Amino acid sequence: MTSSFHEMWEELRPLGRDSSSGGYRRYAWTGADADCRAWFRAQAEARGLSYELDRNGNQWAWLGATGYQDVAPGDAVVTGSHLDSVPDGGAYDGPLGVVSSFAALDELRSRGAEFGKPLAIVNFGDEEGARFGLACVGSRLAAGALTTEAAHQLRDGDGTTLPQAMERAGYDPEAIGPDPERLARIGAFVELHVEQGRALDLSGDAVGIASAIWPHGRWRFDFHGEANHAGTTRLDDRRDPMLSYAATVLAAREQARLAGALATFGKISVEPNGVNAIPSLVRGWLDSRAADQETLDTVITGIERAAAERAARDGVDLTVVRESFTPVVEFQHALRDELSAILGKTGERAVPVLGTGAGHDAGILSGTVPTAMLFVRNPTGVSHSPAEAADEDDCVAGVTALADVLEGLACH
Ligand code: HGY
Ligand code: MN
Ligand code: MN
Repeated sequence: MTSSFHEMWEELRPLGRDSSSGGYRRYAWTGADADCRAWFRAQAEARGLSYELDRNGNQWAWLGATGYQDVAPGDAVVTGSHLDSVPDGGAYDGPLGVVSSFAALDELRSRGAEFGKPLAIVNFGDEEGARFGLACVGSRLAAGALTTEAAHQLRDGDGTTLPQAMERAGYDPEAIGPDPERLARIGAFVELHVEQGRALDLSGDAVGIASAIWPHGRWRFDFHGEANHAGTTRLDDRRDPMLSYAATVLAAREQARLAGALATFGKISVEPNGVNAIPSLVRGWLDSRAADQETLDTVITGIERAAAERAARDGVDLTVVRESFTPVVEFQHALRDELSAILGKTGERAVPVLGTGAGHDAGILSGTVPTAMLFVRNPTGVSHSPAEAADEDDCVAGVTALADVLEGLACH
C-alpha cells in the first residue's frame, strides 16, 4: 500500500508545479488542471473503476456502479478531495485526499475486503477559487449553493469568464448547475485532508477527525482615488487610494486581534500600477474567518468602518463586495462519532477531534450529505505555500485510517 501511495504521489508531483517557486499553479480549467484531471482518470481506469464526469466537471471513479444512476438513494460511500491549488500552493492541500483515496482502495483490495455498498472517489473542481475568486465552485454548483447564472458571471484577472474558460478546456458551461439526484445517492462523504495548522503536531497524533469549519469569507475592497504625477503633486492635493488601503490592512489586523479572529489581505491589484504614478484604483481582497458568525460579523463591520473613515479622509471612494462566503459547518455528529468508533478500535488512544478555519468541499456538501473529514498531521502547520509538507509515515497512517473508515462504512 505504501508503494501505491508513493508511486501515485511521485507521478502527480510534477504536474502544475512552477520551477521557480516550487509551488503549484493548478488553476481551474488551465492546462495544469487538465493534466491533473488526466492523471485522475488514468488512476480510475487502471483500477477498473467506472469513470464519470458530472455536469459541473467534477470527476468520479465508481466501484460497484457504472455511475450514480446505478446507486440507490443514500447508498454510496464517497471519498476524495480536490486537485487544484492556490497560487504557489503546496503539494498536499487537496491531492493528499485524492491520492489517499485511491491508495485506501488498493489497501482494501489487498485486505480482500468485500464491498456491500458502491464506493466512489471524487475530484471536486476549482475548490480553491484561485482563478475566479469563489471557493469550492464544483461542490457549490452540485449542492445548489451557486446558481448557474452566478457561476457564468465569474471572471478571472484577465477578464476571461468561467464559461469561456470551461469551453476552451472542452467542457460545456451551459450544462453546469445543481446535481441533487447525484448527491441523493450519497450516504456518506469522507474527505481526508492535510491539516492546515499544528494541532496534531502538538498533540502527537498522525490522524485526527474534524468537528467543525469556522465561518469564513472573501471581501473585495475597491479604493477609487485620483491618478496623478508622483513627482509633481503636492501631498495635500492628492486623493491617494494606496493610503486608504494601507490603513485598512492595519485596521483589519487590529480588528482580528481584538476579536480573536483572523483577517488577511493577501491579494492586491493597483491601477495603473506605475512607480511614478499615484494610483487611480487600489483593489484589496480580504480573507476573514472566526470561530462563530457573530465574531466574524463584528470583525467585518469594524474593518469596513475603519476603511470608510480613512477613505473619506483621503478623498477616496470605497466600495466593498462580498465575493465568497461559507457559513459555519458542524459535521454531522453521528458520522463523526462513527469514524471515532471505527478508528478507536486501533487501541492506543482515541483519535483527536478538532476544528479548522480552512474551508473544504466536505463543508459545502455537509448541508446536503452526511460528511466527515480526516486530517493528517502537518508537522509545521504551513499550508498554501510551497513549504507545505507531511511525513510519508503520517500519509500512510492517513491511508490506513481512511481504509479502516471506508471498510467500516462500505464493506460487510
Ligand atoms: O481557503 C480555504 O480555506 C481553502 O483552502 N479553500
Ligand atoms: Mn486550500
Ligand atoms: Mn483543500
